[in-house]
Amino acid sequence: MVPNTRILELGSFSDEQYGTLVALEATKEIPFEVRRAYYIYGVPENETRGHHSHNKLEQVLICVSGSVTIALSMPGENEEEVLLDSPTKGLYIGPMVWRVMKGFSEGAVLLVFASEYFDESDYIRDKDMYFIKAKEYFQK
Ligand code: T46
Repeated sequence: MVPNTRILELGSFSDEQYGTLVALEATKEIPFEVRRAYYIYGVPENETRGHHSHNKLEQVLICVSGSVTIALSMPGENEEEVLLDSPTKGLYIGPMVWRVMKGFSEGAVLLVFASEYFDESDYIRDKDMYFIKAKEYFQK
């Protein structure tokens, strides 16, 4: 996996008759204190979102309905695509990882837990600036 990313296999309580429940607790299944949650839906299949990195933010992405592909990249690493196609599969993304969300299926809902309140100054939206900052960050 691209550094600062990993797949989280989320446990579930399944019942043939009543369906499935997934429970997530901060600092347990979600590996940080959760300060914010948001969700993305209604994205046309040919549209992409993201195209940025974060300086400090940690997040867990879960596609709770449908599927979406997350393309992850950073300097010196091959781009990696992670298909989120199950409500029991999470993707942890730490600081300094460039991400693009693409290939949203019809009805896809992407739920995200974040370690910090919204702060636009934590975003790196310019790819050239990202490469400069990421090289410094990973050399430490
Ligand atoms: C990320 C990927 C996975 C807020 O006001 N509060 C929020 O908590 C968020 C997440 C966004 N916004 C505003 C900022 C923009 O005006 O919502 C608008 C759309 O945000 P953005 O274009 O950054 O959305 P995405 O889908 O490109 O990226 C989002 C998150 O912003 C980002 O942190 O990692 O999902």
